[in-house]
Formats: sequence, structure tokens, C-alpha cells
Amino acid sequence: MMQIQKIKENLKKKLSSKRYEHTIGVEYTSTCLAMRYGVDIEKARIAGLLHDCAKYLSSEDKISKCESYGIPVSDYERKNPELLHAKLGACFANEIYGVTDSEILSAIIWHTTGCPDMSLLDKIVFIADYIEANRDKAEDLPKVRELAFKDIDACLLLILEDTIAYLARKKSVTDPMTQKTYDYYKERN
Ligand code: DGI
Ligand code: FE
Ligand code: FE
Ligand code: FE
Repeated sequence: MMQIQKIKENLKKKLSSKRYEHTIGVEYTSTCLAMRYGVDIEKARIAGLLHDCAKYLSSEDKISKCESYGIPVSDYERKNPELLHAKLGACFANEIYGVTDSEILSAIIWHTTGCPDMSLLDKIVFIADYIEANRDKAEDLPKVRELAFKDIDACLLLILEDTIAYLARKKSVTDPMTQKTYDYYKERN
């Protein structure tokens, strides 16, 4: 795998400065949550750093890159190509940054929609993406941040709830995977 310093240099070149700052925020926050929940901090760090590594591509490039990697693109994703940065990010993490660890790749793949029965590392990156210190737009952030370190599943459910409500306000449809994730954790909380 590429060295952390080298990964950072690469990301700094590829991403906007705002996206890069967010990336460092997710690196730090994932690491803190990993400490809290007894997860491998190195894995949390790498997953946090690389989660948005494909975000800089245009929508058209996201779709065509997925096609060239053989990643299936659903109708929903074709209408909302932004979502593809998660799956593409895992491909880039593997091909460009040399990450082979399946737990890290999984956390990158599911960081936007979540998925039912997530691993602790998946949950950590999903949550860190939402709460890192540069984030300020979402509602309930102080409560979500507090919950992240107290009750990870309650935190996850609150983020999913807020995301679905936000999408409804924007009149966007919720991706079937986001809905499935919500239903799964709603039943179990
Ligand atoms: O890449 P980031 O901006 O750091 O964060 P992200 O990958 O979690 O993406 C956040 C955006 O994705 C946010 O605007 C909400 C949106 N999102 C999450 N679930 C869905 C969704 N957008 C659509 N269209 N459908 C979803 O189910
Ligand atoms: Fe993202
Ligand atoms: Fe997210
Ligand atoms: Fe992100």
C-alpha cells in the first residue's frame, strides 16, 4: 500500500481544498471513533482518508469509469451519478493506492448509503463522514456528535433519518440501499 504521507500528497493534488480538509477531518474522526469502539485505528485512518478519493470526477466520468471497471450502475445511480463516488472510490483505493484490505474497501463502498448489517468499521466511516468538524449544515449535529461516542447504532439511525428527511425536502428520491439500511436499523433499535 502507498505510504500515508504519499496518499495525502496525492489527494491534495486531486481534490478541491474544501474536499481535502473534509478528508482530513474524516481521517481524524474515524480514528477517534475506532479508539472508542476498539477497531483497528490504522484501517479507520486509511478508510477515512480514501473514502472520497473519486469525488473529483464529473458525473459523466463517474458513469464511464464505472462502466470501464465493470461496476454495475443502477437506474437510480444513473440519475444520481454522485452516489457512484463511493463504489469508484473503493476501486481507486485498490488500483491507485494499493489497498487490498476488504474491510477498508467495504467501508469506502458503503460510506454514502450505508447497508444492512454493517461492520463496526463501516459504521465508523459512515458516521465520521457526517460529523467531522468541518461539517456544519446538517440539523441535529451536536446531538449526532454526542451520540456517535455513546451509542453507535442510535447515531447511525439518526443520521439515516435526517438524510432521508433531507432528501424528501429536496424532492430527491432515496436510493433503495439507503432505505434498506434505514429499515434494517429501525427494526433493530
Ligand atoms: O461525499 P460527501 O459529501 O462527503 O458525503 P456522502 O458521500 O455521504 O454524500 C452525501 C450526500 O449524499 C448528501 O447530499 C446526501 C446524499 N445521499 C445520501 N443518501 C442518498 C443521497 N442522495 C441521493 N440522491 N439518494 C440517497 O439515497
Ligand atoms: Fe462521500
Ligand atoms: Fe455520508
Ligand atoms: Fe465524505
